[in-house]
Amino acid sequence: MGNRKTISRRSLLTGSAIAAGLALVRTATGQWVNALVPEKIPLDPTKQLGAPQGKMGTRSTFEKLEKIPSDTSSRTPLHLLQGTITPSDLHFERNHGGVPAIDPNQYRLLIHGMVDKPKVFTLEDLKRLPSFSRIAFLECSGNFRTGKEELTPQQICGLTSQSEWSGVLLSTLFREVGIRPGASWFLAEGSDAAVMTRSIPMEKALKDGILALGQNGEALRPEQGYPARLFLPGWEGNTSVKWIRRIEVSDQPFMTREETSRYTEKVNGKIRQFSFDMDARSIITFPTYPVSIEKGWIEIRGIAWSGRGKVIRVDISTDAGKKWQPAMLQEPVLDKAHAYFRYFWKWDGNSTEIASRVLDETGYLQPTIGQLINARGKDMGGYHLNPITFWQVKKDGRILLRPQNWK
Ligand SMILES: Nc1nc2c(c(=O)[nH]1)N[C@H]1C(S)=C(S)[C@@H](COP(=O)(O)O)O[C@H]1N2
Ligand SMILES: [Mo]
Repeated sequence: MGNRKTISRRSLLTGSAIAAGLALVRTATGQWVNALVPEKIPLDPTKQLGAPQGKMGTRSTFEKLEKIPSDTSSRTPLHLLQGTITPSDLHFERNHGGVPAIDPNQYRLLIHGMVDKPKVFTLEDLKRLPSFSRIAFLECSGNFRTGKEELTPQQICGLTSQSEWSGVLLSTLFREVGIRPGASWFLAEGSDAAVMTRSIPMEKALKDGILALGQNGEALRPEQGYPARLFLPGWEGNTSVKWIRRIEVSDQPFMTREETSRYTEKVNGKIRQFSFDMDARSIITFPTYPVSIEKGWIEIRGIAWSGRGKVIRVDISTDAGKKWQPAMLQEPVLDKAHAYFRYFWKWDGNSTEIASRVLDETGYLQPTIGQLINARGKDMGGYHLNPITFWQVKKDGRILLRPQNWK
């Protein structure tokens, strides 16, 4: 499948390895190594003592995993990952004013406004509070690209990633300061050059909001908000304010730039405000551009998620959306988290289209682009777009995106 080539031990022993494209050279120490690889790799690892153990593990140099950076964001290589946890160094980034450098010893979080005891917390103060962890996805509401056939899942929707987030529940934090009666919103302010601010309903904060300090077992990465960020499971990424330095409790929203001129979308000519929930979405991550397939059994794989709860079912179509069959879901399926799906398909060599669609526990079924246009109008803008992604399977085995243009 694809361009993966395997070299059997037998072919190496019979010397046909040269014909298979290997360039073997003998080193001064008598090891046969492949001169085409970046490092000198012995042909037989059992004949040489391995490298010493170090202070840090490293990714194999054969694994080329990279984000795609642009001026404002960088995208997770969804089609090159296995399972549902995004390695922290591959978590997507969306920065409005770059990644600030913050000394954890200088870090302070101020909580004030409609509270009984306004308070400044140091990082140590925060770490001493009762802690909490959960696995959840984080997705930017601008997570949609289309327009040409040569796009990978990373380019189409690489602005979603998943981590185990740990820190302090906002409900715990607010108990420390005492919320006054009537308080219903708070302002979250970041300490980056953009000083990003969002108004957050107190109800969401008390339900499952987290002040995150950790990501996949260690402190947050600087790109993810070190040393502390807001994390609101299932909500548009923009509300999860990074490098958070101030929380001001109030009885109304603050109407910041990020919820007026940005992060609002048009629905049938009207501006929709505070569209917090991320709608259910799925994407096939294999086989997709740029891989090619051969006739026979293919395991179609991918991820599905919903900001409103659990994934109930993922359907696969291998006939361009006429018929749908349920895929297998990898357990455990978690609330507001990427779920992994698999589906066996025997490709007969004819051209067709494959696609996935997700059903979440609220009964919401992932729409087609046509259904989105019908519901919102052609002028719907670029946020919260979650249409079914169709992949064209060409007779020669190439897989290409079916572009979905509507303007
Ligand atoms: N302070 C601050 N918080 C921020 C942002 C920012 O630029 N500054 N970007 C927001 C946006 S638009 C998104 S989608 C998420 C991205 O989080 P990540 O970079 O950890 O993936 O952070 C949000 N929080
Ligand atoms: Mo975003």
